[in-house]
Amino acid sequence: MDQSLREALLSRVGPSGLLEGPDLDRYTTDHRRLYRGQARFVVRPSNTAEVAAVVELCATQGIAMVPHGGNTSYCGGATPDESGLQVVISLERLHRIRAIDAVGGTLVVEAGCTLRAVREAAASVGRHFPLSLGSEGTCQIGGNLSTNAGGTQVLRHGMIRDLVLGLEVVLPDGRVLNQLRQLRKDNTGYDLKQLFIGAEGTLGIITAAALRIGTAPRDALTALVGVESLEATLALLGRVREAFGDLVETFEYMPESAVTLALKHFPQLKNPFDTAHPAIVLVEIPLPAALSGLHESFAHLMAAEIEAGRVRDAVVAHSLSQADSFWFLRENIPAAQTREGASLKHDVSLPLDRLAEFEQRGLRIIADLIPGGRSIGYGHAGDGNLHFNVSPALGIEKNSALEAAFLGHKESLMRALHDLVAELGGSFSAEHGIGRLKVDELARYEDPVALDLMTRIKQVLDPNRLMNPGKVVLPK
Ligand code: 2HG
Ligand code: ZN
Repeated sequence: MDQSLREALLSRVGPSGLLEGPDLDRYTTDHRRLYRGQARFVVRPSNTAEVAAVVELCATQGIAMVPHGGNTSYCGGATPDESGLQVVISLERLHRIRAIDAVGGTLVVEAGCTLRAVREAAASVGRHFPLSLGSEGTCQIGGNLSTNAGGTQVLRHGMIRDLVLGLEVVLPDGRVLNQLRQLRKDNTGYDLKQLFIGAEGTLGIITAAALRIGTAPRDALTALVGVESLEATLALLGRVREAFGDLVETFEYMPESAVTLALKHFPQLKNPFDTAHPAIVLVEIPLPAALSGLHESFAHLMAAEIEAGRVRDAVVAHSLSQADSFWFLRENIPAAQTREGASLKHDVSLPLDRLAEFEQRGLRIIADLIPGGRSIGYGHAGDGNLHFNVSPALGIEKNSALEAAFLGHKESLMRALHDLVAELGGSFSAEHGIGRLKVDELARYEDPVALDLMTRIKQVLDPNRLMNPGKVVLPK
């Protein structure tokens, strides 16, 4: 049976489009190593027609499919299950830039382009694609779209959903939905493309997208600001936005615990401050060429804040390489936490006026449930999203019994924190999606009417449940 499927797949994608054998780990194990699945085949189509042909074949034969991008999901969204029956469809060979219109500000790209390639394509015509993720060299735009990626510039530009003009999608039956319009205005019925953004490949496979690209910044202010607390961080956000309005693009919160971890695991990093601060905020305000005086205004604001005792200290980057080193500190916190050992992650968002309360109550929950557990709760404070992660007590070794005991608190900690998030009107998955990891959480916390609609939409588009089954919503 595998032999005839193999031949049928080969006839659709050719020999370089089919992978089999034991070395398929990077397609079958997720980035966090939470799941080790197995694939019947890994197929690598090279264009939309080949994707459609493979999907149609699988659909007619009742074979489950798992769309796969750069394998950077935090929730196992692109990993096949353990049955060995699913076919992984990798988009990595769809990596063409199909069109760029610098004047109209649009870019048409295929799903397998890395985020970096997309940003470089925009830059090649003096434009800018404002999605910034630490994984930009690996993650692919199809996966970014399928998970509605967020990142560090959401404050000014929104999630990727806000940057999309059109999509091309292969539906679960193999038909191609062509909504690849490059229009700013298009009120022709339901906005179908939105269904596929954030659906994590459960409703179809995104093969190409028309994206909005903006003006490339000519200058940017990048600064680190030492503050007393998350509360002080949010108060500062208010004043920085009062002064600079919607130009503020990045406002990242790094408590001392996260900074310490990054400095420990990346010794090339230098602490830019002479003393430790309870928290450091990374602020970035890019400017179009026409404006000037940004650095002076920011320096004035900081002087006044320090004088008033609301900010402890601030350093402004005076060169691109210094700005890069500020970013390096922020972007390596996740890697530092991985190097430190096991971790329990919570990707939460709250209304801004409840964020500090969440942090305070969340820290108490961690202290009560995990003696010695180290909270590494940092993130995109400007848009209300914290990565409220926890590392084990200092001294607990990797793969030890104590580490296993720490991981054993996963469910109870998650329940307490997610209940708190729900109480405060937040989301238990701000930007990392649902994947396989949070299917039960969605079923537990989502409004039943919304859940019912999601299940029905899934039923209409994928009645045989072959498209990324087991992810996001389960059948009733
Ligand atoms: C980030 O903001 C990523 O750096 C990763 O979303 C967060 O590791 C994490 O929890
Ligand atoms: Zn993040």
